[in-house]
Amino acid sequence: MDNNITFSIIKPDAMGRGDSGKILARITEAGFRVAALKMLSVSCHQAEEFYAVHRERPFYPGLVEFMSSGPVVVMVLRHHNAVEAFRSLIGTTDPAKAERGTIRADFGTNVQQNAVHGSDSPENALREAGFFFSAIEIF
Ligand code: 3AN
Repeated sequence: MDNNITFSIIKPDAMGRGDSGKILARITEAGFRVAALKMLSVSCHQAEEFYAVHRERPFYPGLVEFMSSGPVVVMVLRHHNAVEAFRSLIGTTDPAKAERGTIRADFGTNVQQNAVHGSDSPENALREAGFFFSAIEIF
């Protein structure tokens, strides 16, 4: 299993505030290399499929609506132990509880609108990267 890639989304809340450039700078300054990147609108159907693992959770309908509410930036990032390193950089799910200096603490709004997504395992990183990018788009 490739432990050196992770997948991230700059979510509609951060995009709407014009914070994507600042967030990308934080990511690259932390030593991540951008292997793939694009801006797009996620359809309702794509958001449902992407977050299917949360289908039974009460927050699922709101999450799907939020993720399809505006453009996002999706990217594949390279780093040693990428999944773990990136989750440390972004902080815990709830920005109010996220460690000081993390991306979610600095750019997130609430537990749903938390500025960025980061894969939670190397397996999911590969699945999520493949959801948005073909092999020839990942460098
Ligand atoms: P993380 O993104 O930190 O791995 P997950 O996988 O538990 O968190 O949740 C996926 C996404 O679902 C979160 N990024 C957030 O946008 C949303 N979410 C998680 N928990 C809640 C909640 N209690 N209420 C609303 N939205 C939530």
